[in-house]
Amino acid sequence: MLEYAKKLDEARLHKTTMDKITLSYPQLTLDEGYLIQKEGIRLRCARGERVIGFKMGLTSDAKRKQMHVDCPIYGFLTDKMMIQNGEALPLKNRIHPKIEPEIAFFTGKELKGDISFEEALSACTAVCAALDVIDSRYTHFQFTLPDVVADDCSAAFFVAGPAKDPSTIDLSNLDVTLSINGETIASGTTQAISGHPIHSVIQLVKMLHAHHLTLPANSWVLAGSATEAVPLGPDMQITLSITGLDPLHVHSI
Ligand code: OOG
Ligand code: MG
Repeated sequence: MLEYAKKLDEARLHKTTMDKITLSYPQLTLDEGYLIQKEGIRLRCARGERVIGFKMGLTSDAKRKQMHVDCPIYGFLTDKMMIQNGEALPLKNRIHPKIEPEIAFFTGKELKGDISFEEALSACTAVCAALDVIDSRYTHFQFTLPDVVADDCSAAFFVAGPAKDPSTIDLSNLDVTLSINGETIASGTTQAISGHPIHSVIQLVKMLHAHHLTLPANSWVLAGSATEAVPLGPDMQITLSITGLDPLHVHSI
């Protein structure tokens, strides 16, 4: 079963797609999906990548409907996946990339187990507008829940905007506007992310605990998309504006 991690790794490296695992191994469970995900991260860390955080996925109804899957999941983020605000987003080695407007948190202390809303919020030293760039390694971007977990929740890159102190902003209902070349292409509110984006941190810590893991201090956490994902191509000027937070800009090449 773990050999699927190698196949996914090769697809990620060589810009090829593969059949979803459940075509050849229909009994794949969610736990096995996470084992394959972990093995894939081990392969990447063996090549020098470093885990710097996690992404939550499928935390909004918009995304669950778009992808026909029904419950939140998590994946890993590594240093190699981070693109700085204002920089170029290189699509050369991507298969069928899409972007998602998100919120990111940065943690100041280790979190584990069941934590309260206040504990989660006060543990975060920064919050910002963020983009999740996803790029499924599966043909036609189609999968079941265990498949997408095995594929590190389609993660490719992420971008974090200018940071703010989370204690200074009410994050529960901020307007989210994603625009490409000056045109709005997706809009929603942060309420779409599990009612409040900090719930993604609480949920992530709980899910990590079930896998005998904790959320380390100084981790990035992507809260999940507030809207459907939008296809991405080269030469796009991308701006994400979230009321109360500073805007984020990148351009694809
Ligand atoms: C799975 C990843 C979903 C989100 O923010 O909901 C995700 C996918 O749609 O490929 O990143
Ligand atoms: Mg996402």
